[in-house]
Amino acid sequence: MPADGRDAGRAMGGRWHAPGRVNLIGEHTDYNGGLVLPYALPQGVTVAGTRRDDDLLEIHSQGETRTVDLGEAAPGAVTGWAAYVAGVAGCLRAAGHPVGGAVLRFSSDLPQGAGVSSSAALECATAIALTGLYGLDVPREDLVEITQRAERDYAGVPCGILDQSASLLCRADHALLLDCRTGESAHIPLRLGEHRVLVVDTRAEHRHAGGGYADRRASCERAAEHLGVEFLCDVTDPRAVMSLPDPVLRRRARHVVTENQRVRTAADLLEKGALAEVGALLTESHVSLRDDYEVSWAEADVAVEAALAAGALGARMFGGGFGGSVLALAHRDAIAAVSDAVGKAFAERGWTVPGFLETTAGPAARAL
Ligand code: GAF
Repeated sequence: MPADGRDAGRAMGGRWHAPGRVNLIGEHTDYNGGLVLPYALPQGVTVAGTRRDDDLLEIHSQGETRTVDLGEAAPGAVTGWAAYVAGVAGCLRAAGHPVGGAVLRFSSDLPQGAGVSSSAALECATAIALTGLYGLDVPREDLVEITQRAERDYAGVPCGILDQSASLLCRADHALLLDCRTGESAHIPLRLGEHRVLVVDTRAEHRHAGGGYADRRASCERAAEHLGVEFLCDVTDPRAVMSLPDPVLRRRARHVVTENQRVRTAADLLEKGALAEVGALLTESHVSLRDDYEVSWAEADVAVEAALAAGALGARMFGGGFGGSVLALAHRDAIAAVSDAVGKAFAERGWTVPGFLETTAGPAARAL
C-alpha cells in the first residue's frame, strides 16, 4: 500500500466536509422544476472515517453511537439521525456503488434546526466519505440524486434537490443558479461589495418532516395537472394561474410562478451588482411565501420587518418554512443596527434570543 494510506484508489481513512447552505432566493421552486440560487456556507458537517472490512456502519455523533448492518438497511428499518447516514449508504448501494462498512465520526458547526440544511450536509458528508473510502468516482450530479433519495426514502421528507445540490455543487464566493428541471447550472459571483448577508436563526425550530411541506408539494402537483403542465415552473405568465378554480391552489401556484421569475431577475441583478434591486426581490419573495404560500411563521415576519426598518435592503425567510432562519441583505455598517433591531423586537415579545451569523460563500463538499 502506498504511504498515503490508499490502496487501489481507496482511502483507509480520511476527513471530509460538506457545507450547509443559504438560499438567496428561489423557495419551493426546486420540486416544481424551477430555479434556485443558493450558496454554500463555510460551516457544515465534518466526518472522520475509516473503512471496516465488514458490512457494519459504526456511526458516532454528539456523544451517541449507532451501529447499522448495511445488509439490513432499508427504508423504515433505521430511525432518527442515523437514518440519514444509513440511507445514503443504502442508496449508494442500490445505485450500484459498492460501499461497505465504515466507522464514521461526525461533528458539525451548523446551528441545528435553523433551516441551514444540516440534514443535507450530513447526507453529503456521508456520501463523499463512503465513496472516498471505497475508491468510487461518482459524479457529483449523481450524488445529488442519491442523497436526495436517501432523505426521501429513509427520512420520509419529499424534498427537492436544492439542499443537496448546494452542498455538493457550489463554489466559494459564488451562488449557484440551478435549473432543477434540466440540471443546468451557472456559478454567479456573489458580488456583495460593502454588503453582507446576515442570517437570523429565529429559534423557532424548523421541522419539515411534518405535513406542511408535503401538503404544499401535493398542492403544486394538483395545480400543475389542472393547468396541463408537467411542472408549475413551465407556466411563464403568472396570469395563467387565475384559471385555477380553487383560490388556495391559485395562491400556491402564483407564489411558485412569480418566485421562479424573481430568481432569474435576481441572478441578473446580482451579476450587475444592483443590490438595492436584489434586496427588493428578496422582500417580495418573503411576502409571497407569507401570504400566498403560507409557510412563514411569526418570528420570521417580525425579523423581516425589524431588519427592513433598521435599514436592510431586503429580507426574507429561507428554506422550507414553518420555522428556521431569515436572511437580511444589508450594508456592513448597518449589520449591527439590523441585529439590534431584530433582537429588540424578539425581546419585546418575550421570545427566545435569536442567533446571528454573518455569512460568506464557502466551497462545496470536499476531502480535507
Ligand atoms: C427544503 C427542501 F429540502 C428543499 O428541497 C426545498 O424545497 C426547500 O425546502 C424550499 O425551497 O429545504
